[in-house]
Amino acid sequence: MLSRLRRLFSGAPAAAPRAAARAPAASAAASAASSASSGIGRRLGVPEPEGARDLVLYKFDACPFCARVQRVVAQLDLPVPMRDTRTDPGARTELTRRTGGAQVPCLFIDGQPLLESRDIITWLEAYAAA
Ligand SMILES: N[C@@H](CCC(=O)N[C@@H](CS)C(=O)NCC(=O)O)C(=O)O
Repeated sequence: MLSRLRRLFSGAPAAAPRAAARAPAASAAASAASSASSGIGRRLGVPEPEGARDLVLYKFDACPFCARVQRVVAQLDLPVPMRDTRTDPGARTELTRRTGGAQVPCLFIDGQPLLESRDIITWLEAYAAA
């Protein structure tokens, strides 16, 4: 216990993480490169938010999560075609066939489904900024 406390207050172990944390920000080029290949797509299991992607948002109007995503789409002025799963039975059938459920919002990115409004918004914001 005492030796753990001594190690904790010696200052030596803390120095290395601080230096490591500073390193990525040291170069503007490295920072630009990392934002270009953000890795968001890999993390979310969909294509990266780069280039021109084929986007389709499945939603219905009474869904608050869909409304949140639709607000962001409008704010970012992105051309995202939408399909309403309440008014278009074909859309609901298609969504269920492709995702195994009827959860909305669902953004298809080059045919890959992305569920969860927060993830969709994160992806769209990165896409708009790319
Ligand atoms: N955590 C999800 C919640 C989405 C959600 O609950 N959507 C509802 C409509 S508001 C839904 O699709 N329910 C039908 C279903 O899950 O089959 C998100 O943030 O997108």
